[in-house]
Amino acid sequence: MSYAYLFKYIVIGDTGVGKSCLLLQFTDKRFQPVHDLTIGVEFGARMITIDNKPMKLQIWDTAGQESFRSITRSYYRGAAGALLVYDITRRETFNHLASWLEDARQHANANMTVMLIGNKCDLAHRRAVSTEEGEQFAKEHGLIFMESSAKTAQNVEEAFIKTASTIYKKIQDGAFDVSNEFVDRMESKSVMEEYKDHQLEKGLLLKEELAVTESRR
Ligand SMILES: Nc1nc2c(ncn2[C@@H]2O[C@H](COP(=O)(O)OP(=O)(O)O)[C@@H](O)[C@H]2O)c(=O)[nH]1
Ligand SMILES: [Mg+2]
Repeated sequence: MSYAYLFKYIVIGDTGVGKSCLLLQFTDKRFQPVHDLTIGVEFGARMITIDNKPMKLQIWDTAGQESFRSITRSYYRGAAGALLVYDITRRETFNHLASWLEDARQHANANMTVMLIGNKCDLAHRRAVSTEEGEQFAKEHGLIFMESSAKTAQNVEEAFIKTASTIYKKIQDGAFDVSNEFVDRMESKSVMEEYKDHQLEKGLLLKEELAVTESRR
């Protein structure tokens, strides 16, 4: 299937906030309560349509690396969008948002669109962070904001799509040099192969890193 744009997304935030579950809900439309923590980067992909244009979202998951704070530069490189996730029932995950943003600012493209997500909104009775606080943080830092539940699927689809439409709008407004940063061409090989080739071409992904990623998949 062909697409007009391929966007790389990354998912960041503390361990246990539901990053992997959000990815699984978006790509597979299912919720798996206990996720197997493997070390290394895992990927998910899905096609969406924005403005009548087919777009491929390729989503990178930290797969547990965040617990060691050992997320590599290559994880952030070339990302057009980021979902920055906290857990509305765990205050500390909200308190750590600023440090996640600092990481992103250091390693990612300055034009990367960041969607702040207060996840687990199905657990209203255990809420420790109000919706207003989430909104306020997003406003202060120029982020888009939504509360979601990877369990009930509430706002999951919306969060990924809203992020894509914001990126698309930035492209329309000329904020990105698309040819340089993000792939815009027809799919021939598998998305992953093509993306890796693109990254290798641009010198964004070192061959050794690629080998590590491959061996873990
Ligand atoms: N109730 C509820 N539990 C969730 C939700 N999202 C994730 N979880 C649970 O939270 C735990 C951590 O989820 P996971 O996706 O592995 O978090 P990660 O470490 O950020 O990738 C798991 O036990 C999930 O079942 C949610 O939206 N609602
Ligand atoms: Mg995970």
